Amino acid sequence: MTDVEIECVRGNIASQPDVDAVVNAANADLLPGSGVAGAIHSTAGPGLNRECRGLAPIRPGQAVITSGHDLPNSHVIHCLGPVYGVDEPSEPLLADCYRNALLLADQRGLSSVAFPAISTGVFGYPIHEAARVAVQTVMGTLVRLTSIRLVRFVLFSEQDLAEFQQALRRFS
Ligand code: AR6
Repeated sequence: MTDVEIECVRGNIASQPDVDAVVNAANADLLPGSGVAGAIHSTAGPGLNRECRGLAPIRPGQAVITSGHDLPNSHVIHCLGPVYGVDEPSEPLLADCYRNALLLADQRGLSSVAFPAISTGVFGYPIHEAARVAVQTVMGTLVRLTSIRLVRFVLFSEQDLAEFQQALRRFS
């Protein structure tokens, strides 16, 4: 895990031109939807939806990879996070998303991945807990990887950014 940078920024996951892959907080059917999935599909264009048809449905914790289509990234990694209070146990399912996404990226030889705060919007996962799970899982997975050099968390609000920055300080 030498020389892997982990950073947190405030921004839009669909506007991260300097990373190889962006992660989609998907629904089981890999349809456009709202939030992260809406932003990614509307920027990627209809080709992404067509490619997703052959990969759906996916299970909570699972990750699948497609090309980036009209996004500035070569790939999109689609993860289905747990619906908080419904898909149980939620913590290992959320951790699976981050772990499986990084393993897929590493298998493809990618060097940089940007994540949104999976499950913390429509799916209702509390941001403080989600930030801890995300940071701990990424740090624990990086030791098994060879090609990843940058992991970026892209947060939509100042408050969410502060939670991730705090988790990163606590666990690094
Ligand atoms: N860039 C970065 N973060 C964003 C963006 C964006 N463009 N838009 C929202 N967020 P969500 P989930 C934040 O709901 O909870 C969809 O309809 C948002 O503030 O996108 O995993 C899918 O189709 C929140 O903190 O994902 C699924 O049905 C976080 O990203 C369902 O929602 C995740 O919010 C998935 O729900």
